[in-house]
Amino acid sequence: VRIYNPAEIESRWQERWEKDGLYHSDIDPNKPKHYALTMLPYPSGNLHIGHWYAMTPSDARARFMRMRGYNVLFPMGFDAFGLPAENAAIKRNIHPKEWTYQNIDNMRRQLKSMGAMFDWRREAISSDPEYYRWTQWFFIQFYKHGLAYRKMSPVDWCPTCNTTLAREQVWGEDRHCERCGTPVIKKNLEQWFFKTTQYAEELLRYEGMDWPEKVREMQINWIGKSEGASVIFSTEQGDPLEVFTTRPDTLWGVTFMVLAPEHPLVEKVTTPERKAEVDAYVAQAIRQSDIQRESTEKEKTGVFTGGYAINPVNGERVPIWIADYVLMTYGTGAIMAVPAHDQRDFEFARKYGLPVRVVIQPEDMEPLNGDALTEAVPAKGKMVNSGPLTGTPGDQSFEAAVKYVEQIGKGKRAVNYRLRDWLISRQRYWGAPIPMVYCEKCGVVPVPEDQLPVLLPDDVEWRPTGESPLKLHPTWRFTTCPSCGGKAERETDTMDTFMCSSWYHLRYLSPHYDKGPFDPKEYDYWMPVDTYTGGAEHATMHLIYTRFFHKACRDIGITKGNEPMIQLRNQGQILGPDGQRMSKSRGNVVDPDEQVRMYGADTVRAFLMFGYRWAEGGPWGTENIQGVNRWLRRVWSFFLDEADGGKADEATFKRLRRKVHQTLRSVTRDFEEFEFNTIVSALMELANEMSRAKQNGAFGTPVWDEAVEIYLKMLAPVAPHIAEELWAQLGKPYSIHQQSWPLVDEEAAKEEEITLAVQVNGKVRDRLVVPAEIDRETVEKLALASPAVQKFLEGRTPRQVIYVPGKLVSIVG
Ligand code: ANZ
Ligand code: ZN
Repeated sequence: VRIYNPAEIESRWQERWEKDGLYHSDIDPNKPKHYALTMLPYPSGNLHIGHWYAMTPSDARARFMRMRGYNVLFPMGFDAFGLPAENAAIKRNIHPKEWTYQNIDNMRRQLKSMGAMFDWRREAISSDPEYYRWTQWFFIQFYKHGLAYRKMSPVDWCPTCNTTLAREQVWGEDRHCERCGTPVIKKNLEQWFFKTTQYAEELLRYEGMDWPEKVREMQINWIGKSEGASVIFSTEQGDPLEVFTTRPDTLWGVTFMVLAPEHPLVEKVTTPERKAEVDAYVAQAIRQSDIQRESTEKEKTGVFTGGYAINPVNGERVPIWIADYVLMTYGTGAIMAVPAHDQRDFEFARKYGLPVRVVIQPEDMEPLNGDALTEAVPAKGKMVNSGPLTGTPGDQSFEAAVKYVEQIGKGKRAVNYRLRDWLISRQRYWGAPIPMVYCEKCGVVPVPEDQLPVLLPDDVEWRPTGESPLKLHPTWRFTTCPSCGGKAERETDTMDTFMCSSWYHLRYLSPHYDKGPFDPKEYDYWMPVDTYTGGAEHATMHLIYTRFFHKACRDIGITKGNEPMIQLRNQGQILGPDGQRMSKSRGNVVDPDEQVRMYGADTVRAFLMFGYRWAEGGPWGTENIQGVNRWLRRVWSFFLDEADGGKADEATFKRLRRKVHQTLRSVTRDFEEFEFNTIVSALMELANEMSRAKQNGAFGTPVWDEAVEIYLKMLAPVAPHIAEELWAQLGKPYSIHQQSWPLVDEEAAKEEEITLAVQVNGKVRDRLVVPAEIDRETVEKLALASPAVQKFLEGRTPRQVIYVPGKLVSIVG
């Protein structure tokens, strides 16, 4: 007996496949293409079980597509720039580059242990100069086409460390610095942005895309389209004060105005007596994050500026307040407050004793009275106390109000999006330098394309000094102006790493191409991505950025089509055996290397497919992985071990073929649908059936051989090594991974049918042809539904229905 030894088999086949270039995918115009992309890892040090859970079923599906006749591209790479490298480097006193590339080496080895069909010739690493040269090139294209611009924008700043902080470095309710605990402040810096908002409307459309409903919903919320009106009030001094409102029909109910503390008019409207209080409030408000400020839980606070505004619809004079629940980053940063109909304004009004005036009367409510309200009434309804529009019914109020402000020339219909322009600048070292130069004479000048990449220097002080490392570099920062040759300075910020990951699927096409970001021939053949798999946590940032990137490039003339990725599927999450998120501090982390050592990669792969609905995930199960391992061992021995003889009959053959082809049908469908768990369970069941047939003497017959061949082909995407080894041991030609997917023999897969007599009160009245394995309940339903039976029952309810399995149904009534 040959013993199943996964460690030996797996390394042997991996070497052979690599040597033979078995998974190289090259352009082949004679085959339909399939670009299967799975999200690339960040080189944090080690692969975790979550990577295996995301990638190995994706690999199985890519393999399935290949066996189905597609030319499949399934590449892999590393999203290698980013803050963790700097943090780890500081902690361990090792250069971020060294740390990153060490981790890449280790993780590449781990990825190879999956036995996946990655085409490693196409590996792309975003921190390689040959990669970020093109990240910089894209930046310049965006700049040249008016999609990149610079403006002052606040960053979180630690006054003790004297440095900007990334979002994940600010901790706690009080928003303190991760390193030293000092409360952070906001600091305004000139920063680069991409005009994502220009594509807000198009990003809401998903034509021809097969994306999960959940992801689309999250994106739609993130983009946050609101339809309303912009209305121009004025301050008492005569400055226009524009607001965005979704309820222009409440304009007559405005009892005060609120400006965001950062609003440019705050200084001007504030009276001398109120100045000290206003200044103090502004100082504390701007420290908070927008998320905190928007929280509905938070008690509303604010101060009166002493200034007044004039309502354009009725000339009323209303007080101007500032409050932190109004954000400078949304709409115009100023609101008209209608406490009777907006809950935030209501809470504010009650707290500060401001009037509440009802201007909307919903049809189904008692007449409202502002003083008696205990909460706002945000519903639609008939307009009341609204001057010329009084009496307008709720379903016309919005349109009527918009028309009215347009007529008096004080506003117009407006749409607002929550989506912000994409802030690209990072005051960091380990990223792609923004390829811009500042010249005293010429201003902002992009680095000429033939001078790219702007190399990230190695010899920098990356330990914290309070300044961006590139700013401190003695020579790098100073350069000559590409346009006048005079003295100039480089931009010292680097790019957000989401920029690198917005186009990695394009770099895979030709990772060493040096005439452009990708070889157009490769693009025309492989793009768009047919199937993209990865975590749902990327629903908003990455998956919006990459869609924006593609559309922007399309308009510049770099890419084609409207979307980069046609189909998207998200896996769930693997938790620890305790059902908690895996984390080092909980001590519930499952190390894939260790699992591979214990059971082999095939078992780990098959278990991750078998143990969970892929889209859902769940807790790690030690016992279940052992069960999967036993199944593979069993398959190994009963495929290879000769049986003792015996002679199978026709019924055994028929039954075996039926089960084989039924399994093939369901496995095929489940691969299409990403239902990996039922693929493995169907294979387990078929193994049971095969072992029964073997006991009945089927071993070695043509029907047995057909079963074995189909079995191994179905197993190949799931457990590629054992399938290849058994295939070879059975003397079949190398490689199983180049075989085509078997076809279902529908005739063989058909359920056996039987004919049942149906009696009513002892007389046969009908016959039913049904599948042999039909259950009692279905039979009874079918029998009672028969027109003949109904005729002879003459409307009576049957008193008794008896099913004699395989023979007859007897109805008494
Ligand atoms: C008056 C009003 C009356 C409003 C009413 C609502 C109900 P969405 O749907 O999110 O777009 N708003 C406008 N700009 C704001 C800002 N910068 N910070 C905080 N709130 C702001 O919400 C739009 C509504 O949110 C606007 O309509 C405005 O309040 C407020 F019965 O105007 B409304
Ligand atoms: Zn110049």
